[in-house]
Amino acid sequence: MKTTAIAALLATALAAVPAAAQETTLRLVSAFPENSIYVKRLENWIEKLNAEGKGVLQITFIGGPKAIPTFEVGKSVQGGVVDMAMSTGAFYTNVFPESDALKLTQMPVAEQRTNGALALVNKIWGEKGNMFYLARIVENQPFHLYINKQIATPDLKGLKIRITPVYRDFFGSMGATLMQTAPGEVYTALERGVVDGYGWPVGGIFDFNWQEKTKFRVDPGFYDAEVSLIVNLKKWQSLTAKQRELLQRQALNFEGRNDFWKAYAQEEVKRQAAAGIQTIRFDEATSRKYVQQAYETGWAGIIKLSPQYGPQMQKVFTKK
Ligand code: 173
Repeated sequence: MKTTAIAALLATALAAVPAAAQETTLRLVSAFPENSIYVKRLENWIEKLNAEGKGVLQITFIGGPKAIPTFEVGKSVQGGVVDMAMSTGAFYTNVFPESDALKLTQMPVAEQRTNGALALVNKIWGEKGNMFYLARIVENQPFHLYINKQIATPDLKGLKIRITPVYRDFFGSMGATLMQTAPGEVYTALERGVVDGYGWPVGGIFDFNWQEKTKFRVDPGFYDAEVSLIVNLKKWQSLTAKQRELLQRQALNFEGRNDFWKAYAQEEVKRQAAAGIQTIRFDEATSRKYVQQAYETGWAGIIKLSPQYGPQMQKVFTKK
């Protein structure tokens, strides 16, 4: 055989090998229960990604908290037990405390990508969590206090409230007795009267039937619920440029959906009213103070836990 023919044969053989080896599969878990809207949207996204990612990258959805408990998901991503997760920072403060600060962002995620906020997030997530912060897939979802006792002022003394780290400093500052649970345990806690109320975003309570055990929603809402896709950093770095490009492009497409979340928030408020959930509203000055106190106590908590990064995050997360 001529050298050129051999070279040509070799070239095709070599091209064939990497092509086959180029497809990789990432294992993903959800820190939220499988019946939540976040997981439903996630599953649709994975289906689309897998259709478009044939030969490049696939994602296998392992499951929700039955596979890995809510508050252990972050550690599993950090250690590489799984490659990816859908979670919220409040669920992995046991990896690094800055994770809970994402609730305090005051601009759309699109703007966080250009104003340096997400650059800082990725620096911290990489350094302290061995994580790549891929995309924020929920926004425009303020948190609320849901409660079963009528209150006239933001005074929660004598009331037991279910929390995650999201609400700890704020609800604590109003005198509440705090009880931390994963979302999967809220229904039982309400049913048994172990708690008088709970924190949750404006949308999603029907996914878990909490409307059956909820009398009031307190307005206004505060902060902005953050749900994100995180990837084990070593795994992210081990992907080929093509795989990374596919995953990042699909994730950014999933990310920019603030109109969906805005409309969903409005629908959920209506649906709550139709289900008999009453609204508790404070007067204007009290409402303003309530939201202000939420941010002040929230930031004080973050800065106390992270004197290094807290102030830097506050600077880029706060609306000018
Ligand atoms: O479980 C929670 O109340 C919580 O912290 C959270 C965070 C983001 C979205 C939904 C719930």
